[in-house]
Amino acid sequence: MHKKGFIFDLDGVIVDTAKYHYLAWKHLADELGIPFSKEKNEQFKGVSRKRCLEILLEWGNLTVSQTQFDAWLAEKNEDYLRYIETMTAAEILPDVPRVLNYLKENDIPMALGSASKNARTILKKVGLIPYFTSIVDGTQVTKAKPDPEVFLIAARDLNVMPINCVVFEDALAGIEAANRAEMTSIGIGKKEILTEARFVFKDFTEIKLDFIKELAEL
Ligand code: B16
Ligand code: MG
Repeated sequence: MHKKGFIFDLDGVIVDTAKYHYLAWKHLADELGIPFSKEKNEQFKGVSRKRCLEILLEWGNLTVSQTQFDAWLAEKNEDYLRYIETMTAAEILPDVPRVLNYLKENDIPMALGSASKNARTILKKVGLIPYFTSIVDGTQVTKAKPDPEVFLIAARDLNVMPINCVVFEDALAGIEAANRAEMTSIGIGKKEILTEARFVFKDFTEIKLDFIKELAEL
């Protein structure tokens, strides 16, 4: 039997920080006079902060100096950090602890694989740091999802072969990254969107422990 490893994306899988990203981007977009909506925010999911700002400026047909770009990037993040400041364990998405606890009780190593540079801060706020053997975030990757880099670093840290890793992701780019790494991809969200995922669940309340047991080969 091969050792298994489980890798979790953060935003949209463990916590719903997308709503805070939305508020912070909306604030900046309003300031710049660029129309921004919840639908547009969907395109920012799983995408790095820098790339999100590039896209926003493209929508607004704005070309700016590097200094201005960096200032807006910092402004958005400061705004976002104010929202996550008050996060608690109550914001962990339903039934996520049930799955994490089951894996922990069975000594299955877990890693975080997130594009966010604030991942560690958020995990601390919601009290989930002790669950993860490895936390791979936006500060460690050079190539964004759909590149598999983030998940391959996580697999290496867990000392588990990529083919024996299971990835939970809410973004299409993340599912593609997991598939490119030859990992078992599990989509959290809509089947119509996450068409490339090996399995899709609306959220963790739909995931039975028997299914996790099978994946983990327990
Ligand atoms: P930050 P994930 C991603 O997190 C978010 O989905 C995405 O909307 C955000 O732009 C990105 O992190 C960067 O976040 O500004 O905190 O570095 O889904 O990969 O956990
Ligand atoms: Mg995500």
